[in-house]
Amino acid sequence: MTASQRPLPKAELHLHIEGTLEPELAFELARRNGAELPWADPDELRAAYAFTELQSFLDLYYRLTDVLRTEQDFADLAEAYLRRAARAGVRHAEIFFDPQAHTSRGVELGTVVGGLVAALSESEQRHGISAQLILSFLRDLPAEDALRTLREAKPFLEHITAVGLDSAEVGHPPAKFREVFAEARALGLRCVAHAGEEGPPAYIAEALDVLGVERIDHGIRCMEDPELVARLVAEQIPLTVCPFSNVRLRCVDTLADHPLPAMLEAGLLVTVNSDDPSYFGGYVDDNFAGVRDALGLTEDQLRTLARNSFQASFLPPARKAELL
Ligand code: ES4
Ligand code: ZN
Repeated sequence: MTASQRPLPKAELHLHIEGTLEPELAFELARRNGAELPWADPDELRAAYAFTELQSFLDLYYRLTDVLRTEQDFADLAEAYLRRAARAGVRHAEIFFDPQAHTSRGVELGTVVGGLVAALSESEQRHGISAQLILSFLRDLPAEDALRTLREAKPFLEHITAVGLDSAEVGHPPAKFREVFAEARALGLRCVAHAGEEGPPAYIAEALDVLGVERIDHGIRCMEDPELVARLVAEQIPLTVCPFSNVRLRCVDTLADHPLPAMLEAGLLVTVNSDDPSYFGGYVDDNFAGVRDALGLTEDQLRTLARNSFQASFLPPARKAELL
């Protein structure tokens, strides 16, 4: 491999582990667990990835979690991601998981965390990737469910860095989770939230002001509100942008229309991530190549994006300095 082919070292900060389930692994786990899938084979499943917006994606994403049942399943899922991420140049990963998507099916939280931690704890040695977990609440379920999930997670807090907020955004404003995030912070957890993906710019400000988040996931709709952009720039609030996801879920028409260059131009602390790489057509290196080609980003801008990813991470300052 020549220097120019070597992927830039980077951190991935917006990655749902359930969204890394490739069709082939889904079928393997279904066979192993005797789970029924309504598709004949992996190709037929891949053909079903024709989303029109966030909800049609989420319906399939939650349907497929049914094949994940044992600790080994979660370990295999995470190991497959880490192996692929190493090839993408990922040196640090902050990984979302959705406990409620599993506990609601009768899979215990300890099974989910145990399996993920089994893979993550070997990751630095096997793949050169340090990895952390972000427990994410499903915002379209009642806040009481999120609070119960947080309390169930107390035995596992040594393995969890932060809490997040995902799933269907519109109609589920951040303020619905005020109490949950206050309790998470009191437990020593860092806080992030998806905001401004499909939802309005006001949700971004609300996530900052009401939930006290340190980072915004997606955040692309901030560009509709110049005062909000000025604030995000002044406070250097990181935005974890996912270009392929935005196109596949039709938040943006085409990659060539993506606001990423304008966001960089504005001085926002923006990063590039894959979100749900199995579903959206590529891993983080593919997203970097995609925006470079479609938007004509310069080598300098790509290096800024990679630097931003370490800067925006929850790594301790000494490790950040090593990677920057
Ligand atoms: C998600 Cl792209 C996206 N948005 C909101 N919630 C999610 N969960 C998994 N991927
Ligand atoms: Zn996401």
